[in-house]
Amino acid sequence: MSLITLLFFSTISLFKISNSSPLKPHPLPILPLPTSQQLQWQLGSMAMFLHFGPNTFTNSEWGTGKVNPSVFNPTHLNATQWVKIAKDSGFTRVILTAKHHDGFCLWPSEFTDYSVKSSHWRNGTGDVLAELAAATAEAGIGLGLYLSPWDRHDLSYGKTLEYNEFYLSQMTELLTKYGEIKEVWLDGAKGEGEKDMEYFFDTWFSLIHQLQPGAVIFSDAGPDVRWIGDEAGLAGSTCWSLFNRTNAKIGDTDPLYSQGGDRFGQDWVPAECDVSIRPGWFWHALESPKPAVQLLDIYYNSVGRNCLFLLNVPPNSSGLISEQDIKVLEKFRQMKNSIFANNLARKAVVSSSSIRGGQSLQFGGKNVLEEGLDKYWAPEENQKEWELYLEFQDSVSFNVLEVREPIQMGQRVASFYLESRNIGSGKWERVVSGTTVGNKRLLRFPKVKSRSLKLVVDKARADPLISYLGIYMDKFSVSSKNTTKITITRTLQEEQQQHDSTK
Ligand code: FUL
Repeated sequence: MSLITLLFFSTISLFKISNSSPLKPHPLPILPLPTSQQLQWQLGSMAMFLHFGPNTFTNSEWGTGKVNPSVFNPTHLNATQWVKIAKDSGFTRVILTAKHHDGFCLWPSEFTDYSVKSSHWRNGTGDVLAELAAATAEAGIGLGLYLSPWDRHDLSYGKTLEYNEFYLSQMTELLTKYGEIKEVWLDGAKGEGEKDMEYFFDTWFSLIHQLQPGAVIFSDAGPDVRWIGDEAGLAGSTCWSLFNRTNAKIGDTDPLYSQGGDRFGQDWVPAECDVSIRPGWFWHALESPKPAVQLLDIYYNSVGRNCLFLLNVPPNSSGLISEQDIKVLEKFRQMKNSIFANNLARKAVVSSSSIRGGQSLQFGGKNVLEEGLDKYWAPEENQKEWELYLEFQDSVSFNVLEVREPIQMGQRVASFYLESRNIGSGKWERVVSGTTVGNKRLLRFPKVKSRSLKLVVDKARADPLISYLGIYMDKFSVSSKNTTKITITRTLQEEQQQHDSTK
């Protein structure tokens, strides 16, 4: 082969290589964005709260701090049981009240005697936290801690400098002796007329992040995770992870602001919905757990509204989670799994009004049937319509819609609706509408039978991106008692009002 021919062929093959079509870049994320800790927290969906301490033995909720430590004597304490139940029921982390308002420490703190070491439990040598930390590490689920700022026992409480030093010393013990801590829960509660003092929150936050870089800090105002503003596990039907931290004060929040977040917020501070399985936070012999269908309802109104569901399941005075609660959790798990195991949308052929860069493999509608944040549907830029179509060979019946956004790209959707094409008239009919989506949006409605569906995003902060779409049949909420029916109706009305008011 002559030199010229050789050059000719190598130029062609070079040209061929450079001609393989490059990928279309991802759209620009829209600020604010979650940190990797916040992302991990949110993808965990559910956490179990464990309220445990002297109150468990004295039938009280807010201990005075004057109770003799000898009351604390859980004869069968078994943290492995707590963790097993949490894990089996689908919770990805547990959060223990290491110190509640009564000031009693469930670990042998070196800064006070008011702790397990002054109790008879394990002859004063026990450490609840150490046992729980070992159990969570073994099971591979996360550990979080509640260290109450309000302390009714320690004499330094009320003396600002002294108490902040004491509190941070306890915090340091917790964050350096028990392995990886995933969440620090700062409760804003404080009784009326209690001693006035200042908490040095900024110092606390910095120290916590320094000692446990993988942890998120919860409080009424973040910095990482915000309180939803009620203790019913109920998020707003519009719920942004966007928030202005400067608008919220720890211990004095506006519940409506916390429940809804802030479309124009500068900070990413998603919400956590805390609620107890029983009427009280601590275990009381005469109280019973909520029925499983109510937990399911709370799941829809927390996880299904872009939040984390933090369910308190208090160990009893023998140191175990009660059989009654275990049964409810088991039923809750079964219901949830049976609803969400079968995404009927998987049977559909998915198409869309447009595809970013025309790249169907990269950004096409089919991506919404695959789990995971990395694959999503992205429309072409500058479109007037943002629509996803689902066509089924045989009609499907369902009463739940699930929509997810790839939140690593920011929260975008402000308003959306689902339509079904009437099999007879061929007209599109509204099934349900909603406002925000975020990590996960679940909407319930009366049963629909359809062969053609259309998801329309009609308002968004930037081009909407959809990472997952699901339709399901929930036989439990609808067929269950009036309470749930009422909630569904209210939710639908709320949705419609919210939707109309954002237009
Ligand atoms: C409240 C506390 O006063 C309750 O006792 C409980 O710990 C709950 C989670 O937070 O503010």
